[in-house]
Amino acid sequence: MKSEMCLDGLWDFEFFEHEKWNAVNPEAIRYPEKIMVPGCFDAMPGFENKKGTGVFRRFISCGGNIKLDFEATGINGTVLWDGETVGVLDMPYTPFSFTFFAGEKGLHELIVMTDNIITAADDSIFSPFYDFHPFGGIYHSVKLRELPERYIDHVEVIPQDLKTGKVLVKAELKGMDTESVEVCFDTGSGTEKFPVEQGKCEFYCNVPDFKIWSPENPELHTLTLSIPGDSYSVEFGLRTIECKDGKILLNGEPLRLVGWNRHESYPAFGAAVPELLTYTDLQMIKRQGCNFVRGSHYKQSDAMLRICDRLGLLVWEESLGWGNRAEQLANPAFRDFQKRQTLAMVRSSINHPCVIMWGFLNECASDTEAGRECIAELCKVVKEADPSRPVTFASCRMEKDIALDLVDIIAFNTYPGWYDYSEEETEGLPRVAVKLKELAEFASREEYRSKPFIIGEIGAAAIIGDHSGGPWSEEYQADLLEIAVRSVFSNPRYSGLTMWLFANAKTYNHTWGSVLRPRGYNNKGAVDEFRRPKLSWTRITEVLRELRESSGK
Ligand code: ADA
Repeated sequence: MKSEMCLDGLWDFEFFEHEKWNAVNPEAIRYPEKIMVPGCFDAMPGFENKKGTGVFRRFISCGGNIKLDFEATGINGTVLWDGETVGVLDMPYTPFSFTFFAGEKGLHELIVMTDNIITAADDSIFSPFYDFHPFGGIYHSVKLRELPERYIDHVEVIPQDLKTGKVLVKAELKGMDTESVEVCFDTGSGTEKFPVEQGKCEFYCNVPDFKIWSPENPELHTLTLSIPGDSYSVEFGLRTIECKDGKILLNGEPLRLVGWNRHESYPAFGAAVPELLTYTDLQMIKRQGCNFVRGSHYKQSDAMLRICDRLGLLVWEESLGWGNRAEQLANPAFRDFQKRQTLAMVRSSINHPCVIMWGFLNECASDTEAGRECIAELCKVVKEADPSRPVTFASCRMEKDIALDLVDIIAFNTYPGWYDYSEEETEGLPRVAVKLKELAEFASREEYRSKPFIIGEIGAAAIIGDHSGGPWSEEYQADLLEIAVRSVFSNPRYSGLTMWLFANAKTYNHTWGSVLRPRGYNNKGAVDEFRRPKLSWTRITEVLRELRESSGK
């Protein structure tokens, strides 16, 4: 097996304000600065909130055929190797791999250009109205692998049966016709061999001494496939997930989900949140008594999923989208982007047992024909790539939605007591329980009854330190979230909820909508952007403890 290098560390850097990546003249680049990779330039001192292109450069000693892996970058960009374009980074939060001949063994120049300039065009990947910041830069690790002549490129393990430990293994290999792969689980030795045909290998087998993965006992296994000169290991967990009679069943048992929406965002790092911060966030959520996280609103970092695999936190992973309008949903380029990035998410995260549902297109125009068509196309893409997990999208169209029949789980985002205020009413909180009851009644209609039903978002903003008791105070937020949790838990129609939001997250500060986003932040975090708890954090911790004790679990 040839070596894999991690290219994280200090790179040369230059920022070109107001220029998109394809407007930067490579001859003009002087690299007066340094930047840390992973790193977002618009979170870096001196460059905060600036719009333009960041040019990153480093030299690498290698040669032959190589594969460059970008786990996530943003927003748009390109990759140059010794001055030649080797790839386009046209989808943020999406993994890209570029395979090419790097030249003879020696020192080579790698340049990555990414910009954070976005437009409101119909085919725009990231529109200015999205309620989170379009960070520019390299969000996660960059890796380089010198490729042997024959190598294993991708492996998937899909659990089949918890009684026998049966799994389906799918592998993709490069540079070989008909040969075989050797299979080995955990620390055992490879004894079984399976044939490869036209670069693909697919087989069922039983995991020896298997253990079942669950939130209480998050047991992981490792599968290693080997061919002469190469080997490839993946981690997986043995568990099943299915929807039946209006419930979500994990390992055959109905789930009661409770947790938070979480953005990968931190003031000093932007979207390039370090693994340690990801861990402490998730550990807080787990220790609070939650079992569920919605990775809003884009593919999550592999580190996030690895941590959830180990902590036993369940994840709703969704691809990038936010409030997309009918014109966008009808646009072929936009649809193509949605399909490509959603497929990339599924392929990349498929082995993580923590992921229990796939999602996309948060709060799109699912009350229109264009919305229905786009959702149908995405369901097809996801189900073809992974028939083993349920599919959902967070709807804010409620009764007007015309796409709910297409998905396995119905999820509604709702903001009673927050966005539904009227001049006549002075009290917002009483509306919360009423709304949640109404929605459960709607979801109990004949046509929806068989599908599990969850709340994808509910919440209110609070400015830390505001104890006035009214909207925007810590007390109001805590009261509202407490009512939401109690209402969902006491109503058997609900399979659970993800509250909005774990931590305050940076968002736009350039439109009229910003009057609801003081300081350029979405302030609905139960902890602020530095993870300082607001009253709702302790309140929900107590409520969950009480509910756990009263249910005897
Ligand atoms: C929507 C959206 C979230 C956030 C939230 C809010 O439901 O899905 O991303 O913007 O509203 O804070 O208003």
